[in-house]
Amino acid sequence: MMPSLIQPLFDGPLDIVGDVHGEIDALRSLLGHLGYDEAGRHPHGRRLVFVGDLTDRGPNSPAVVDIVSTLIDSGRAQCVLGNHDVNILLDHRKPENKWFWGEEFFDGQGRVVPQVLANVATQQRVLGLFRRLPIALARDGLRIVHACWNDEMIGIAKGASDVVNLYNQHHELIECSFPDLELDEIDQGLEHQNKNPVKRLTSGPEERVGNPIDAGGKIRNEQRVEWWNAYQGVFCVFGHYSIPEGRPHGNGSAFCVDYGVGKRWTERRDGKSSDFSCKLGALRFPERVVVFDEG
Ligand SMILES: [Mn+2]
Repeated sequence: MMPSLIQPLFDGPLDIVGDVHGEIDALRSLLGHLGYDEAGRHPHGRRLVFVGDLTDRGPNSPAVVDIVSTLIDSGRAQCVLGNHDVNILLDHRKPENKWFWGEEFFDGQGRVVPQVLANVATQQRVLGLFRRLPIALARDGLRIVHACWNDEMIGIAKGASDVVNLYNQHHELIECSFPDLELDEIDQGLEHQNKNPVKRLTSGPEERVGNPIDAGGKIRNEQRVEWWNAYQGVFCVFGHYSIPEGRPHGNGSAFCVDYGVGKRWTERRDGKSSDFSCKLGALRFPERVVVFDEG
């Protein structure tokens, strides 16, 4: 039988790493500050957990995939799927994942964003990793998911082993429900976002806004729901929501470990090459201390 998309989480002390987004230097530096050697060994037997979104935006997604694959193969890390990882599995092409298809990514001003582009061998390594990652990990007292923990959706994903099949199956079920529902285009989009377990767990719930919002030149009629405000379950560590400075997401039961390192490419575009404002962080568990890539 194929393994479930919800897997048991490692025992013992963990370092739970936020969204890496191709930022290989930040990852190497963070692992050093956490006390791991080149092979991912820790003197106190700690192990790593990645909350997903390993790739896109940053300069070297293939190198991040290679490091994490090696760590997983040696039993020193676990990783869950993020929405960017799922987009690659589903062949959903976005400007940010063009590197995977060997194409350059241009910013708003038509400048190339420096990224290592994939060849066929790289594509196979990336897909090889993503195809074996679960959507969530859990043990007594701790849960890991990329964007949102939702008991009903976790229950559905528990009975599935192939994320692409699970996505497609629910995509179709949701489409088939539309003739009975009389929904406009916006509500149809929200049905896909909120009722497909793959979408809900890897990119979080969304709701309709009263007045359309301008999201960087794109008009949006939906916004993210801050699900953690109402969450009271087992302690859950997640990523995805790129924490704005000084305003952590979460509460005593949920903690976001994405400190926004995926925005470094925009700072580099604006001329920065060090002293970035956004960081790569890791939550040490059970200590509940955050360590950053710059130490
Ligand atoms: Mn994400």
